[in-house]
Amino acid sequence: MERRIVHIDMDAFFASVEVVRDPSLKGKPLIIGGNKEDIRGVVSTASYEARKFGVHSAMPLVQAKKLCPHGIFMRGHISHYREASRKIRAILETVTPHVQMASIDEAYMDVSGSQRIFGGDDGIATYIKGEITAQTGLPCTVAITANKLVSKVASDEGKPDGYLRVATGEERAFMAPLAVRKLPGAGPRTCDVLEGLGIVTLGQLAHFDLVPLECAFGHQTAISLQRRAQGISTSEVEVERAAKSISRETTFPEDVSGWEQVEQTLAYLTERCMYTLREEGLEAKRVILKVRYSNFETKTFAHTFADATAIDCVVTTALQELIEKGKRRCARIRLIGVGLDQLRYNQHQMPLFGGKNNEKWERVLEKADAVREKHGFKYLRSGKSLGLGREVKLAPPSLSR
Ligand code: TTP
Ligand code: MG
Repeated sequence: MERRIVHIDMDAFFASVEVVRDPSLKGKPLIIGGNKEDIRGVVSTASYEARKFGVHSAMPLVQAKKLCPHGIFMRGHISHYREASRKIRAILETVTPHVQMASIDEAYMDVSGSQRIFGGDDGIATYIKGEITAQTGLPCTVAITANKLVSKVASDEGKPDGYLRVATGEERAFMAPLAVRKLPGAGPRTCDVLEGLGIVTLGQLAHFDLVPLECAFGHQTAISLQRRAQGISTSEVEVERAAKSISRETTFPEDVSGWEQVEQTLAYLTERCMYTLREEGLEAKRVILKVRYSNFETKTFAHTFADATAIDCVVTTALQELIEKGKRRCARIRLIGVGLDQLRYNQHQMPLFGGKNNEKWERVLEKADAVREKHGFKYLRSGKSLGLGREVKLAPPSLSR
């Protein structure tokens, strides 16, 4: 089977997400990284309109303001970008399970096995771009070639809103005219040395005498540079497996007889589990309560949801019923734990029942998570877990996975 690899990269990602949320920003020079008052800090994304003024990622904001004084500056919303990233991933996984998210806005996919169903490279690209437009409204660039290296280079060449295909066997010809600075992994210092040797294009690098390259970079690097310049790469798409379960548990310093403290601790552990669950873009179909009594007897009680969830109150309601089961045994408690399993990537599908209510919670939790991301988990807690006080100190083994 012929190996075909996709590289997809979203165009001006953070800026594009903001434009979808506020269409009045469309066509304007938009700069994400900080607002007009932020003097420190750097540009994380510039819209293509802002790039015309010379503004680019990693540029100090002060400089960006000089180049583009009429630009719209904003700090941005990382939780929105994460959510968009999750949606994109879910779309890509409808093409193949072999998806590797390389960063928040780019992915590699091994589509060798999807060729026939989707109608070859062109069919795959049309499908991916079509679905992403329909479901998110975001622009992206897709490249399909024989390997990850060439696809990465090609998607950069195809930007913005593009599709570029390099037929298998054409890698070398495709790479040859490009500047050495286009080679991933060839940093500014390497490129300076190459240019010092008179090497400007990847074609020149591929054919250059090995000896001076070895003198400059050492044998291994010289060989690797030349291979890569020809578009040769064997690295595989590495599918990151989602966690199978997320759990948090703690042993009390002394066995506890009152359930109030147990329930507060459990609320805290659940909050932590749920935060991690959402952070990883997952939702759970099952929650498990684990109780170890003073005689070391350990019991687990599980509840399976009709629909997978990432919403705290859905899980705590289920846990409340499980707690009642745990209470039936009149013994002191040594350890308490909560686990989530049957995980899957959050598809943000509207549940059949209670849809409106869940939607409201999703929005609230998204805001809460954004606050935690900024100030730390402790900054925002709720419900029974507050009964533990401001500083929660759990005895080991706590918060184990
Ligand atoms: P990139 O894919 O490098 O850039 P981009 O999506 O803004 O633009 P394009 O791909 O069309 O050239 O990075 C993706 C996101 O990562 C980007 O929107 C913001 C973030 N980012 C930073 O926060 N700091 C940086 O220095 C870079 C390069 C990116
Ligand atoms: Mg991008």
